[in-house]
Amino acid sequence: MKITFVKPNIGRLEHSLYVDEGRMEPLQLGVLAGLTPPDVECALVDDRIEAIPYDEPTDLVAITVEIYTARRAYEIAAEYRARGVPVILGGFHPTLLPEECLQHADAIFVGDAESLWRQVVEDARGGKLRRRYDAPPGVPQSGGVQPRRDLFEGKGYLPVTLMQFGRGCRFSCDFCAISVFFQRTNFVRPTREILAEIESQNRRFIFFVDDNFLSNHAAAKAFLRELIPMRIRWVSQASIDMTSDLELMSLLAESGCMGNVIGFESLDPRNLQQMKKAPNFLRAGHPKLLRAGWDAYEKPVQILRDHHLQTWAAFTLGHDHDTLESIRETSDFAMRHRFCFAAYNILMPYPGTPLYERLRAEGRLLWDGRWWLHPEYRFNHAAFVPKHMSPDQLTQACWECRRRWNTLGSIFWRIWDFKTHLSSPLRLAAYLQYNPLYARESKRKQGMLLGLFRGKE
Ligand code: B12
Ligand code: SF4
Repeated sequence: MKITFVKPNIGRLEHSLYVDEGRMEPLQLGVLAGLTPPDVECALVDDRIEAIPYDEPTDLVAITVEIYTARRAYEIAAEYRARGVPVILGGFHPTLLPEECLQHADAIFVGDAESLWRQVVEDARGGKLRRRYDAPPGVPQSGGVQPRRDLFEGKGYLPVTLMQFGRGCRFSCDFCAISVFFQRTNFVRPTREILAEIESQNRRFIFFVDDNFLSNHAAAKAFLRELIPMRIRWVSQASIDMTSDLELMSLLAESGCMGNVIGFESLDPRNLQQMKKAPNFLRAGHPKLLRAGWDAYEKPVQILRDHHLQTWAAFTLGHDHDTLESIRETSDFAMRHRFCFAAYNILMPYPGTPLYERLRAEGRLLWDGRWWLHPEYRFNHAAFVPKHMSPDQLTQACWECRRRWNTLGSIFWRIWDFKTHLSSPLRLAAYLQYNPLYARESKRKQGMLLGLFRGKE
């Protein structure tokens, strides 16, 4: 038996195929292949770089689907199904929108694969694939499953190993798909399994792809103590409340953490309250102080810098208290703090989230409420009507933040931080290597149509 695992691309550029220069290993497909019985042949196809070999014989096609890749995933599924090959879709999108996905596949998989994937393989082997498999979220790679990293070789991925410490998050921000998928729970792997996985591969630079690496401070501290002797360098994603625990901050630094993606989201406490961004509350200050120009993030950012962490600051733009002026101030804030990277994302209504339901109830959703399927929806464009500007103004303001951030002048200005980017040759190298790369990618992806098919819709 042979299974072909597919990672779809988001879409394509108008006049040429889109190749993702900053592509990373598709860890979920490595994990799925790792869960697959050894007598089954596994092949990995990455639509971000290679043509899909539709006519190559295979017995089952397993596609991982996120909201941005849903259109493309359905196209790929249709091609295989037209050739009589059964297709199963799994991942975030099928979990959050199972009914939609069922229309495009022979089977869908809801939830984490660990507990039920082997059953899927046996059902497919016996020609008895069920229409739907429902599995609970849980501890990743339970039982010490190792991802099949051999399948990543030769695909030109960035030289960083993706790994999981845990999954999910205990917070419940209203726009976040994670909070819905994992039902506000955080699952952490046993330390010995992670250390064994680190040892089983050659790289010393790891990206822990956790949604919030520091959702559980006690578990993180216990793990970091064991991680120190491994002498690796690593990055992850975590919430800003970490800065209230200085012991944790020291452990991060000692264990080789170079920085985290941190969701600042907004500078306005009214927005933070509305979106229920609890880890940011204490640090955000009172609206009156903010209006008086007080930078409530000043101290937390200082603590991050004191520990030499290179922050990737993430903002969501278009909240109900945002104005064009406040978006410009957000851009000034990020420049002032000389962050390593910044992600200015338009607030996106992901189906299944409280934000999506609220905007729908208020009649503010655009693109028939299903932007991810709309043939004219473009990447990084507004998908709802904001309160204090038009959707086009929001799209433009967000793009202006990105454009400003990625100029050579900005990269040169931000480098001058002796506590972070200039504190070691490795940090400087990371800054210099990844800033131009993300600047190029950001420009290429902006306004891209989703999916490839542009014939009759
Ligand atoms: C690492 C990561 C990235 C990396 C890229 C990783 C890569 N390989 O390319 C970076 C930082 C570049 C990135 C970029 C983006 N990402 Co991202 N990313 C993640 C993150 C944090 C982890 C993914 C991962 O590897 N997890 C580990 C694996 C093992 O877990 P998994 O993917 O969930 O798979 C498990 C199950 O879902 C299931 N499963 C998954 N696929 C399949 C398939 C089958 C057939 C089956 C049976 C089961 C199954 O089984 C797996 C094992 O249990 C996820 C959040 C998350 N928890 O998954 C967001 C996430 C997937 N990203 C998201 C988004 C929005 C983006 C961006 C669009 C952001 C932006 N605005 O630019 C971009 C572009 C994505 C793209 N497709 O190009 C969203 C998707 C939302 C949604 N509703 O679909 C997520 C869920 C984050 C979020 N906060 O909402 N991302
Ligand atoms: S802290 Fe981050 S991962 Fe956790 S619910 Fe909020 S946005 Fe999602």
